Amino acid sequence: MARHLITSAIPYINGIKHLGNLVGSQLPADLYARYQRTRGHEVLFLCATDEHGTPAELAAAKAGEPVAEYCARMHGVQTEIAKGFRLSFDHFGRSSSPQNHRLTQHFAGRLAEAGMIREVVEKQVYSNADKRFLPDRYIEGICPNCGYDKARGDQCENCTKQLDPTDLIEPRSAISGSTDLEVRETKHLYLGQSGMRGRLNDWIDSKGDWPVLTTSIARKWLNDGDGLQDRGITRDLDWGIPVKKGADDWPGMEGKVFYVWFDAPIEYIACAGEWAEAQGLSEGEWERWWRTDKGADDVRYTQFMGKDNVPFHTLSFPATILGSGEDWKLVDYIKSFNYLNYDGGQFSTSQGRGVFMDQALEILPADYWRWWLLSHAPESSDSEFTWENFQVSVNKDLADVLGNFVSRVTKFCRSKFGEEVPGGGGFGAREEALIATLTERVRAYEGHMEAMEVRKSAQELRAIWVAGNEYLQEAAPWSTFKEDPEAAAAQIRLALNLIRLYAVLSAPFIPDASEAMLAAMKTDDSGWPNDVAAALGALPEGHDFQVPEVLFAKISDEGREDWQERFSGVRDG
Ligand code: B3M
Ligand code: ZN
Repeated sequence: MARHLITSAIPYINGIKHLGNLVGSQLPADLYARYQRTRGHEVLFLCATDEHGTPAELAAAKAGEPVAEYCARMHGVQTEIAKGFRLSFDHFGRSSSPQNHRLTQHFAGRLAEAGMIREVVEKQVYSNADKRFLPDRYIEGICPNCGYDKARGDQCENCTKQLDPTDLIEPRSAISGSTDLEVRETKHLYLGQSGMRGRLNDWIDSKGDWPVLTTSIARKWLNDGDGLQDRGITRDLDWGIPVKKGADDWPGMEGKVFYVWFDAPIEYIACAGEWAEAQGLSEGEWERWWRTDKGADDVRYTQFMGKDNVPFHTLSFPATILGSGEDWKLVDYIKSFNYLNYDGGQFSTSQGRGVFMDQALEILPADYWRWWLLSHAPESSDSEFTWENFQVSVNKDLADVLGNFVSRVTKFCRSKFGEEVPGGGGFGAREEALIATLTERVRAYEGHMEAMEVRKSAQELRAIWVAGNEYLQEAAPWSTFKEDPEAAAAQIRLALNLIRLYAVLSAPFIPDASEAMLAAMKTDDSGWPNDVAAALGALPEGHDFQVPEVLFAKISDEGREDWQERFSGVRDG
């Protein structure tokens, strides 16, 4: 039995995520976690909300709530939606947890002791009206290059020129619109990651098996000069983790907090502590997942994330871990994803464009979305959601291929043999050929799932469903029954067992349908088909079953058009 630590990038607290966010990290991570559990391995699957930073503060202000209350409420909202999508986290934590406060301050203290942190005095824009320093992108003004009047302090959206806030003409606060701004001096901590280029390079070099998408981004940032510059890890904000050196105050850093990207990945570790606390377990229980000196050397750690998160996970977080000089587990494998586009454009949270997780569940159950998203995961390139494509996938793969198989087999059996597995004789050449095909395909499926090849896994699973349909079509028990009821009984016995096999194999993709199939087959034997022939004998003659409700409803053209229309604009609020 192996031990798998699996984390998904932690979603920002402000707002509900869209389907593009979901397929870029949480959903494929869930697929992998479910698969490893089904194979009998020990899994710790963690995710959390990313609660710090200016966007969280501003979203709370917009909602008219104190930021701590806003975060607590939104954590509840995201937790419910995650349950709705059947994301099987062992714990869904919060980066604002006491565990993360302690651990983030601990890492900063260790890095300081190791000489990896220096103090830098900077000039930054302060808004007297807002009583706060303004991050670059919260300063607006006229672009000196093109004259656009909503240019941001970091970049002009109109002409794409990179800017400094001091370049802007007539700068104003994007929060209040106030022009009462001044430049003040403020002190910040910088993480000396540039000194770690060699170690990080060697580490990435040792990961020859990583996806090209991950390593190409990592190498680009490592070698392109700017990527590994020393970075400020503190901010002048109220909301966040107070800057401390372990448990001690940090003279000169009073009133400042750590930068959200410093504490967010540390939450992967803290979350294990939150999990242990929630389970009533000792500290040692989470440390055996994270401390190589406390039992974590045999853990395989896999991270899932969108491509924009790769630099933080291949450079800054490893720099934090390596720089601490302590025995923390480093990631073994990073699975990253391209973007999912929406109907000819991009999904956009700020513009409310696309389908958001709560809306998706209002119109269809989780399995429909899980299947489409995973079978179209943006692995080798960006992919696109269109309603037509969604309709075709659901109707063909789920309703026609899988759902129809289950329905035909169970209904035919009920009408001819009753609601129990019929006897009949042994298997003939056609059945042996099917078993051989399935054996080959199940082994291929395992290989793709192990390798986290999400699309290939989905294709293989679909091919396994198709093989059953083809068998049924050729064997035609409804015809066989007229001349040879015994032979028809054997065919249906095999087909009923295929339903159980499909339930087991499909569970990581479509967990609800899988449960419904097992319930219809009145079995809780969800053992993996290491031996396909044996697995197809799991339900013996005389075993009861029942005809299930329709597993997947087809999407009609009118239904599709309604949704297309409803989701063509921007989301309110
Ligand atoms: N919250 C960005 C994102 O959701 C960020 C990920 C943090 S992972 C430590 O894409
Ligand atoms: Zn411009």
